[in-house]
Amino acid sequence: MINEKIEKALNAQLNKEFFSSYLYLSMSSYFESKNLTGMSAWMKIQANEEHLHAMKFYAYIIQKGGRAILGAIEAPANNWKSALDAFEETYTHEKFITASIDGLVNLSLEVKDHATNNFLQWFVTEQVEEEANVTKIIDDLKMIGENSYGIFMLDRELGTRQPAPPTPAAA
Ligand code: OFO
Repeated sequence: MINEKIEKALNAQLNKEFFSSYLYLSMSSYFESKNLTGMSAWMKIQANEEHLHAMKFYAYIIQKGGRAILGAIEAPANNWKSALDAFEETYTHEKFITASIDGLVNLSLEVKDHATNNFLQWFVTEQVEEEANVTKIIDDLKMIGENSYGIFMLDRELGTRQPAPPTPAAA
């Protein structure tokens, strides 16, 4: 049986992960409209990964005997001032997600739910990687500034991103 508070909090996280996917797909569409096809592809992979994150929560809630509740997904922004602006929003959003995962970990400790604590550790690690990846891109974009050749090269590089191999928990 799943703890009621945990079930509610996991469902809230499920919604946030779907929103993340929606936000990054919106950024993918924005980059496509700017002819930055590499950044668009990078964001599409990110959106797919967020969908997998949501499905991990969905599967876990059910596995624990709870009920996965699908609420309304907030509409994301659809326009940004620049590539840097979009990636800075990505970083801000990922920090928000990290804080949210940390809150869930704290709750799992508070109610002594060790299985959920263990489940969440994958996300703790994942957030470190996601924040680091986006920080690197922001640093590159700041260094490049308005240099169109630099943007062109970074766009090419980001277009080489490959989807992460599936993990068992995402099945
Ligand atoms: Fe962007 O990460 Fe999900 O959790």
